[in-house]
Amino acid sequence: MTDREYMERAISLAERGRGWTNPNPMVGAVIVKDGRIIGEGFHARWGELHAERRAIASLTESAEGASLYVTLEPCCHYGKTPPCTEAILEQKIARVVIGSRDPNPKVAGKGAEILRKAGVMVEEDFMREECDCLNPVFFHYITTGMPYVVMKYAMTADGKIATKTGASKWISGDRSRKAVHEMRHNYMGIMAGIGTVLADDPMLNVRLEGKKSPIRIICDSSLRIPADSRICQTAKEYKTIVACGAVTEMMKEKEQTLEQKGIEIVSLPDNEGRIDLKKLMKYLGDKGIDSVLLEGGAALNESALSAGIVQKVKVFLAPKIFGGEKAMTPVMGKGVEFPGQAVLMELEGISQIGQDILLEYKVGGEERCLQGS
Ligand code: AOF
Ligand code: ZN
Repeated sequence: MTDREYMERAISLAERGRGWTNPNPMVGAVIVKDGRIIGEGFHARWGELHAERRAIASLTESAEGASLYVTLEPCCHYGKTPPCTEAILEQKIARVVIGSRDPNPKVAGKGAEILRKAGVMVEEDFMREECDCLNPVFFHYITTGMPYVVMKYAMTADGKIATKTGASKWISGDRSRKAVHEMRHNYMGIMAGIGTVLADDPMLNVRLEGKKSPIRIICDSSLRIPADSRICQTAKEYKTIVACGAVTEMMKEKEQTLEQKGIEIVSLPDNEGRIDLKKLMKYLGDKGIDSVLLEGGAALNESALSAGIVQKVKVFLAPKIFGGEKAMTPVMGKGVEFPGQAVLMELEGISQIGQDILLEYKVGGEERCLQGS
C-alpha cells in the first residue's frame, strides 16, 4: 500500500466518529511497519481517547521504527487525555505523516515541533485538503468560538417553502426527509424560529436507531412558544434552549412556566429588543456547541444571513410547483435592491436523493469540501 492509501484509510476511520466527537475534531490514525498495518484507531466520542492513542492501544506488535499516518497534527497538551506526542515518543515511532494542521492554540504547530525535536521524521500537509474536509466545523469553532451554522431548507421547483395557505407537509420526498434526520445527528444544535413552531409543532429531534438528537434552539423574541407545544412537552427529554429579546413584565410569568418545563431561557436583545443572533452564537459557542443546523423558516433565515452567521446552505429542491404570490420563499424580509448586493455563495456539491436534488453551497467562498459537514 502507498502513503496515500494509508492516509485514505485514516480518513475513513476518522469518518466513523461523525456526530459523536463534537466539539472535538474527527481524527483517524494508522500505524504501519514493514508495509503492514499493525495498529489503527479513530477518535470515537468526545472525552474518549484520541485517535493516535486508540491506534497505539490496538497494536499487534511493537511500533518501534514504524510510521504513523494521522489526519490531524498530534496534540501536545494535557486536556481530557495526556498529550499524544508523549505516547508517540514512548512507542519509538520513527515517522509521523500528518494531514491537517491543528489551529487549536494549545497545539498549532507545537505538536509537530516536539516530535521533530525528539528526532522523529515528520511530514506535514500530506493530503491536507482531503483531511481538512473532515473538520470544517472544528476549524471554524476553535478559531472563532462560535458554532458553524448550516442553513437547510426544502423548496419546490418554483422556490416555495409552503403553499399560499401556509401548508408545507411535505415538500421534499421520503428519502430526503430521512437524509435530514441523518444530517441532524451531525450537528450539536438545531435551530428554528417561533414561526415554524407555531405552524408545524415540530419535534426537531432524530428518530433513527443509533443516532443522537441535537440540542434544540428556538428563536422566539417575545416567548410566544405554546407551553403545550411538542417542544415544550419534551424539553426534559431533549435539551431545549429558547432565545428571546428583552424580557418585559408581561413575559416574566411565561418565562417561569417554560423554565419549569426544563427549558433554558436566554435573553439576548439587540437594539430593537429582538434577538441578537451574533450574541446568541457566542452564547452557544461558550456552552461548547460547535455546530448548528438552521431549519428556518423564512424570517429567521433572513435574520441569520443578515447577521452573517451562516457558513453553509443546503437546499433540497423538490420536483413540484406550488405557485401563488402569497406562498413563502426560503428567505423573506426586505431583500436586496440590486443583484450586486446578493449574499454570494459557491456551489460545492449537487446530488440526487430520490426525485429531489440536494444543492450544497458555501457562503462567501474559502475552502471547498464536497462531502463533510
Ligand atoms: C480529539 N481527538 O484524536 C485528536 C485531538 O479535550 P481533549 O483533551 O480531548 O483535547 C482536544 C484537542 O486535542 C482538540 O481540540 C485538538 O486540538 C486535539 N486533537 N482531539 O478530540 C483526537 N487528535
Ligand atoms: Zn491527542
